[in-house]
Amino acid sequence: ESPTQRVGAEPLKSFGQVTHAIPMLSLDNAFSEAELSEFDRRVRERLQMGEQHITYSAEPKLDGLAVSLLYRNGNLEQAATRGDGMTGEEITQNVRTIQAVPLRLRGNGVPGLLEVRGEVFMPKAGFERFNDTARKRGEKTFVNPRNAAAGSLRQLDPRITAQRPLAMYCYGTGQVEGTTLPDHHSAILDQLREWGLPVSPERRSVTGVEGCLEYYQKIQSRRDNLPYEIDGVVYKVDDIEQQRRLGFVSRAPRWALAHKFAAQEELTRVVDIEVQVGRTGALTPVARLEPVFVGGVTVTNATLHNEDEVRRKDVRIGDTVVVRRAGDVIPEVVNVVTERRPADAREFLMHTRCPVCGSEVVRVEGEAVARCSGGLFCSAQRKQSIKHFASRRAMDVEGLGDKLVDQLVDEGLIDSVADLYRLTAEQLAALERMGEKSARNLVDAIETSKATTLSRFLYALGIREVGEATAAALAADLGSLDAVKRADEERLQQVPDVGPVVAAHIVRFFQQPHNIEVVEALIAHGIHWPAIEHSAAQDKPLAGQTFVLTGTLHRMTRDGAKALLQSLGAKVAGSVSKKTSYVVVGDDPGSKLAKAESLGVEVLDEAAFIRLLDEYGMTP
Ligand code: 9MJ
Repeated sequence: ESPTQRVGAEPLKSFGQVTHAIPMLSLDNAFSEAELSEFDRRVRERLQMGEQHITYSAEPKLDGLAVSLLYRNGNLEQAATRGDGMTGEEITQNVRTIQAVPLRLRGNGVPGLLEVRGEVFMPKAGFERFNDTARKRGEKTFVNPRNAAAGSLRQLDPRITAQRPLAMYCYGTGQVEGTTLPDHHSAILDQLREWGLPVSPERRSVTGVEGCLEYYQKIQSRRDNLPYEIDGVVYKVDDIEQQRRLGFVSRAPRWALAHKFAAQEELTRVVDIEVQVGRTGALTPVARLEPVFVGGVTVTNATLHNEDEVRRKDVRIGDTVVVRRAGDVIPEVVNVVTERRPADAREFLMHTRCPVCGSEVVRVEGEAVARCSGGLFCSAQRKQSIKHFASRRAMDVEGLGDKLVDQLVDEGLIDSVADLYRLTAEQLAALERMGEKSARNLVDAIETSKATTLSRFLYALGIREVGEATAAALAADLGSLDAVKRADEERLQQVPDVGPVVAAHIVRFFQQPHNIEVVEALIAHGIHWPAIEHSAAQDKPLAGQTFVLTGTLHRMTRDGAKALLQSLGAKVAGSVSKKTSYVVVGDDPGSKLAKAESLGVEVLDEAAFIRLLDEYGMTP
C-alpha cells in the first residue's frame, strides 16, 4: 500500500466500460423547506407511518464525481465512474492513486465482495495550490474543484492523476456478497469506516423535517469553513427495510433527497454591454462585469438574453447589479440596484448593423430576438456553426475547442464544417500553440467523428429549431438523410414534435444551395452512420414499454414528450391499463392518475420523467 506502489500501470489508450450490476442512482433535488416537507410527507404516506417521525441519515452533499469501488476479498479490484448510471468508465488505475482510498480493507468480517459508492473530490486547499502552480507554469487552471476532480479522474495517464490532491468520502454500497450489512444506513457507514474506508465525519442521524432543517442550517453556516465544496445536504431514510419498501422512481431513490443551498448572489458593476452573435445570427446582449466571486467561480459575464430583457430589467452600463449563479447554470443579472445608479449610466441600444460582419440587423415582428442577416457571410455565425457541429452531443470532435475554431476560421484554414475534413496535421501543427502531437490527435479525432448516427448528423447541421430531440424524431421517423431532404412541409409535420415553424426551417435549409453543397461534401468525405432499420426497434432502450401522458408538462409539450419517447422505442398510449409501464403526470392530471394508482402502475412526475429521458441522452 505504499504510495510508490500506487502508480503501477502505463497510460491507457482509452477507458474501458463497466456495467453497474446495481444501477448507480442520482438524487432528487429540493430547493425549499416546502419541498423537503413534501418529500417527508410522501415518505410517511408510503410507509403508512401517519404522524410518526422518520429517522434520516443526514450528510453534506459533496460536489465531486460519483464513483464505485469494488473490493474482492478485501482488495480493491475495480473502480468506475457513475456514467449514465447503468454504464460507467473503468478508472481503476486512477482511483488507486488516491491516498484516501485503501487498496486493502482491514478489520473483521471483510466480505468476499463489497461494492462501495461515494464521491471523489478535490479539497479546496489542494485546488488552490494546484491552480497556483498551474498559473505560474502558464498551464491550464480549473474553474472549480468539481471540474478539477472530474478532469483529474479522466486522465489516461495515472501518473498525472497521482499528482492531483484528490480525496473521497463513501456514502453507500452496491453489490455485497458474503456478509449481511447492518440494517441501518448510518450503521453501514460506521461499518465501512471500520474497514478503513473514508466516510464523512459530518454525517448525523436526525429526526423528522425539523431535524433535517436544523442539520441543513448548521451545515450551511459552516459551509465556508469546510475544507471541501458542498452544494447542499442529503437526507436518507435510515432504516434499510424502509428504503426497500420505498424503492425508486426512474433513476432516483424515493428514500433520499438532496436539499440544495440557494443560488448565491453578489453585487458587481456592469462595465459594458456587448453583443454576441450566435449560430443562427441571434444577437445576445451580454453584460461585462467587474469580476466577482459567486457560487464558487469568478464571474465576468452574464447573459441579458435579449433587448426586451435589458429594457425590462432596465440594466444600464455603469449600474450596480445583483448577479446570481446556481449550480452549473450560466450566471444571470437578477436586478439593478437603482439607488446606486451613477449619473452617467448609459442605456443599451441594440445595434442596427452586425458588430462582426456589418450586415443589417433584423428583428421579426413578434420575436424577441434580433438577428444578423449575414448568414454564413458572417464569420461569427460560421464560427458558431462549426463549434456546434464539433460539440460533444453533435459530431463529438474531441479536442476541437472554441478557441481553436476561432483560430482556424481567423487564419482562413476553414470556412465551413466540410473544410474540417480537409485539414492536415501539417497545417494544424503550423498554428500557434499547437504541437505536432496535438495536431495529429486532432486529425485523428476528426477522422473518428466520421462514424456517427443520422440523428447526431441532423442535429450537427444546426438547422434552426432542430435540437437533439427533433433530430432524433426525424431520424426515427424518416429513416434516411435522403428522406429528410425530400420531405415537404406536410410530410415533416407528421413527424412527432415537428410543427409548421420547424418544418419550414427544415425545408428552407435544404433549399439553400450552399447547405446542399456542404452536406454533400461531408458525405463525400466519408461521414457515415448505420442505416436505420425499422426492425431494429427492439434494440431501442425503451422498446416494449408503454407510456401514458396526462396533465400539463412545463419543460416540453405533450407532442414533444411523445416524440422523445417514440424515438427511444416506447409506445405512447391514450389510456391506462395493466399493460401500461409508466404514467407521466403533469399539472392538473385527469382521471388517468387515479386509474394508474388503482392499478399500481408506476407514476412519474415531470422531474422524474426528465431524468429518465436524460439518462438516454434525450434532454428536452
Ligand atoms: C453526495 N454527493 O455527497 C449521495 N452524495 O446517494 C451523498 N450523494 C447519493 N449521497 C445515493 N452524500 C445516490 C447519491
